[in-house]
Amino acid sequence: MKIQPSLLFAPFAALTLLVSGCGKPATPPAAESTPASPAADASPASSAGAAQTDPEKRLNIFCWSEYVPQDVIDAFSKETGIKVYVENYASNEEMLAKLFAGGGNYDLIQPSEYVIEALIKANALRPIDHALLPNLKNIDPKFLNMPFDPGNKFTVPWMAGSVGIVVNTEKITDPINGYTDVFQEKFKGRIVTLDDARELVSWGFNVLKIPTNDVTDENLQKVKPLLAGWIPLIKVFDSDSPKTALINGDVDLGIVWNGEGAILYNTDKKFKWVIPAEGTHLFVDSLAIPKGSTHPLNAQLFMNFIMRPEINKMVADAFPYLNPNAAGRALMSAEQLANPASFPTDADMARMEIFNDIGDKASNVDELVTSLKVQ
Ligand code: N2P
Repeated sequence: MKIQPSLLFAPFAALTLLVSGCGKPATPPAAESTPASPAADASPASSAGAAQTDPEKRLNIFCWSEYVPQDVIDAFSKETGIKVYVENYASNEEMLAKLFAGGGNYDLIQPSEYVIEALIKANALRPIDHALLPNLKNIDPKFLNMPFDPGNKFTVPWMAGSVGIVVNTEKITDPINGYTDVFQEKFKGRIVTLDDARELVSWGFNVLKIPTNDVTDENLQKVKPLLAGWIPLIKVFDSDSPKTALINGDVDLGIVWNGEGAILYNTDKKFKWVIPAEGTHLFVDSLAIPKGSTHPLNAQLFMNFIMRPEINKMVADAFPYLNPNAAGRALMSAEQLANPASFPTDADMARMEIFNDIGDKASNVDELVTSLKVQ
């Protein structure tokens, strides 16, 4: 991992930097919304008495790339007068490293389940106030009160999803059912995968029938030869937009996030989505407020905003992941709901597992994959 594990367990130094303002100023805006007109106080949210904002009308969001639509950010700014600054990351580990480096002054982050578990253990998240989050009622109860954040004391679900295989069926006619069908010598140079060490190791564990979360030195040694055979076959590592290599025809097979698979399926039905027979990761990505946030009310206003059905639908339209918002899902078309990459069957879901925090073994996972990539 890019973060040193010790940082994860000693967040106070980094957070002190954030709070005291000794860190660097927030990075220049990657995306700035249109500031609202002076009439913003008359917005529906504030006139309903629900909008409590911080004195400074600013919100710094640190989120996955290709996950938060610009039109959602613009709508929030227009309604509230809060200027939103967005910075992106391509992995949980990149987010953690920057969060603890202390330079970002982030108000909202978007961690996955195992990282939420780690951040809560490290006392690095600020509790949320459910009185400010009435739209939590829109979330499907299946995605609330999950083991990594009992009672949703710190997080609200953004999108869930899985990792799966995309096959360009115009180029590949062999049956592809699982990871071992993808990683064949004959497909060398025709594969894109996520650039994510924990994911790669979990695929190897799935093939060897090692439980996903049983990350020990011994099991990492067991998976090493398998990954050493797989990694040289991969042409492109891309966690931001793995669909691009498939659309461009640079590769014919991919192991990607399900939202990427859903976009490919919408683009052209030749892109078939396959849930790996050996099993896969069910992720639950959520919004959380780091302890060092200086705009926690604005952050909770944004959390509540994105759980409105019509705003959630804007997210699902742009990034068709597994939508945990039941009220938003009710607005989606039959075609959207039938996208096999977005919405797995119950049988497929039963073969998926969420990741647990693996503590300092995270750095061993990263070291293993990094060492195999450079060989
Ligand atoms: C969005 C990435 C999905 C995050 N581009 C997977 N946890």
